Amino acid sequence: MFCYQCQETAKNTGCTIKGVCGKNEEVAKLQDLLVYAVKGISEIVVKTKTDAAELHTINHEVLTSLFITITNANFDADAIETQIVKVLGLRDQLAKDTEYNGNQDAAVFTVDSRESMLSKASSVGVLATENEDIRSLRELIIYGIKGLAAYTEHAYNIGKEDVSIYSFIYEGMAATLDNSLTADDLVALTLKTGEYGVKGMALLDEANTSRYGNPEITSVNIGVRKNPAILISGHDLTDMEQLLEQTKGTGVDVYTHGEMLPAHYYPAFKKYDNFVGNYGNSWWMQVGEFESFHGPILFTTNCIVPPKTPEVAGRIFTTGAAGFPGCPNIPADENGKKDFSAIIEMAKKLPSPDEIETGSIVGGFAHNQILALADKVVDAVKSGAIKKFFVMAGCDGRMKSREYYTEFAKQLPSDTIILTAGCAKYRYNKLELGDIGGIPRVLDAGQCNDSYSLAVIALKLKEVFGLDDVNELPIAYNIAWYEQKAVIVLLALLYLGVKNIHLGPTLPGFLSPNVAKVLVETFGIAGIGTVEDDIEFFMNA
Ligand code: FS2
Ligand code: SF4
Repeated sequence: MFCYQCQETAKNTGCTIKGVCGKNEEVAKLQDLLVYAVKGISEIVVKTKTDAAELHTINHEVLTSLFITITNANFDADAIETQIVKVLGLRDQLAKDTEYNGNQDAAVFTVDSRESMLSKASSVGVLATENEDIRSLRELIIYGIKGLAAYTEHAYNIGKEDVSIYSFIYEGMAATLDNSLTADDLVALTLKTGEYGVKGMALLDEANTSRYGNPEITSVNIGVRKNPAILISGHDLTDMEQLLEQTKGTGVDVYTHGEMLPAHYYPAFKKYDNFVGNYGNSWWMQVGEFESFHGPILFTTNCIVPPKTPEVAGRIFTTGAAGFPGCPNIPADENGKKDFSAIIEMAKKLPSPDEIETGSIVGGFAHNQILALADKVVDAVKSGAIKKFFVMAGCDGRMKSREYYTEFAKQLPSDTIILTAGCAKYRYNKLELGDIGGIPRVLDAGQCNDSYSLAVIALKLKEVFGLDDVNELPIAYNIAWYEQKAVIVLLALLYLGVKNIHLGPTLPGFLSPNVAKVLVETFGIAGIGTVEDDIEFFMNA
């Protein structure tokens, strides 16, 4: 196996024996083959100039397939094999319907067993591209598209689609098979991926807010009650909605974990008396937190950490693209409806959660809420009460080096504000950082996809202050990344013209030295240094 798509990749060069994430060789190879099958479909769509608007089922299966291959989303070899078979069936039907007569291997290869899949996968993975710069750019595009696919899938679940995003996914994936494209062509395509990243995040923002209302300032309880309970993790708000509807009046409470915390900020979910609070921290802390929670856990997306004990594994359920061997995956019917009764019944028989902390955290500062406070914010900037904003969005992770972000937040001068989104926030959202004239010093917009809100806020401030360039704003970007959704967020920011983003705790292992050089020279991207040096640099920039 070879995988270097996430920040925790072994030695920052690649996982080759087993994933640091827990992914084994078989799963890694099946994921490679699934990506290759998606490239095959994309090739057919592009070569036959098929309109993506006509490909309803295929569009959706392509999103799901790419989502399955995101870090920590799906560890279930059987589920991935089933998806490969499904996608190859769709690919072959598409080739027939469109009279595709090309011979690109991804569009025509066949496999008839797990063994043949694994053998085929060995020759189509990341290392199949020999030139390291071309490989680096192809993978950068693919990882961005994986993140885009995840966000587009959530929007799809709410009934919002944009055919141009599907068309771009086919264009981008097909381009990674095209040996005639130069490094410059692929750099241009990387920026185009960022352009579609903005579209995808805007679509999801529109989907979430049109269905559930605009996030608003909310104090979220982090303590527990004495009722049996279900913990829901991941990013999908339609799953959140269905779980709350189905648990209503059953005596079973619902808590969020990790990236589901921002569900509390949406007006539509506030009416449920059994929606109690957030339990624990970011994804990698689940190992201990799931033990003390006692009740069943529903994963709606990544990030799954392979459970350490059969007792915890026996309480895990997945849905959508998420999967773990031996843990039931709750399917959707043709209308997207899911039956969570097995989870609810299990919860009723289990003890209530142990309390691991008490108090509350405040969030809900997505674009609409911030714009409602715009006058106050602008006055504070004009008066000098706020010197600088720090966008510290992105992901959290296990590495000790991420303590940097807690220290960075602690040591920032008291006239600065942190704008956050994604699970990166757990490194500082429980610190007592105070407020500036009533504006909290940590403003949480929501999930990683809500980094879109931070971009909207920046563009609005640019307009209010009458600036020509978003880089003239007193905003610094110190972003933490882990998996491929952070890649699309980064590409989206680059597309919007944001410069001098610092990215940590390590620069991606999949960037070859030459590609890294382009990003440094063109966009001023840099890694992180010491907390003291970085704060000094940003405050004087
Ligand atoms: Fe955090 Fe994991 Fe949000 Fe990522 S919970 S690293 O999936 O997408 O961010
Ligand atoms: Fe390694 Fe990350 Fe790939 Fe897992 S997803 S195998 S940790 S690079």
